[in-house]
Amino acid sequence: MSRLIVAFDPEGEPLRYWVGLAGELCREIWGVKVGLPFLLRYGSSSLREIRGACDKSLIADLKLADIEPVMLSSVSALRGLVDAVIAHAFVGYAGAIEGLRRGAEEMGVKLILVASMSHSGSEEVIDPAFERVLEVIRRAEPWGIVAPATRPAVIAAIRQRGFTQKILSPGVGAQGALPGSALRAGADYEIVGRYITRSKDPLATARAINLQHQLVLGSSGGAG
Ligand code: NUP
Repeated sequence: MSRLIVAFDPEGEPLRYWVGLAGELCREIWGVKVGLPFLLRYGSSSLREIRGACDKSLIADLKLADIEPVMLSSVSALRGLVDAVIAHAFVGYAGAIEGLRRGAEEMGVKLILVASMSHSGSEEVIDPAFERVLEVIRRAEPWGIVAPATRPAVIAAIRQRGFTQKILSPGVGAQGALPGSALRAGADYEIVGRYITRSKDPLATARAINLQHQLVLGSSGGAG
């Protein structure tokens, strides 16, 4: 099973470019992540085309950070179109994550919460509140947690505190972390965007990352 999630962040390409890329990469990836750039450009119905080209996990990286009913309204708009949504945990449990967790579950959408971010500014505000953010995540018991490949110690710290959720790590490639480094620190999946999507040969790049993952994990980490 591949541990690779490819991030589709468009810069003006037509949708058919991403649909084609999804088909091309499908055998090499665990899933596709789209965010606001994708959804605002192509609309949520475009997700059906991505799914048609590659029936793997589809994650909407909305980074929700709002009151419960508004976050639930966003998730509801993507019901049946995606497998999982990403929300911020720093908004707190009461009136926000508590209801989001319950509502997403009722809609059959997995919840993924951000524990810490990959850019350096995460150390300004989010990381000083790390333990409190983790407390929200502990209460919410989401399916997954986002933690940065750029700071593997954060991934290790989450594991040390006993979290058994899937950890998804962005920051590999364009943001400087080496393929396999997040898995080595305890992550389950590495999220890779531009390093693959802007490379001359995305398929070859994805294969090379999977090879690196196999080296880190042993034979269980292969493509598929
Ligand atoms: O902390 C985060 N950092 C981050 O880059 C949380 C994220 N969800 N992401 C996302 O991962 C970001 O929105 C982008 O889609 C992807 C990384 O892209 P790239 O740097 O590999 O191109």
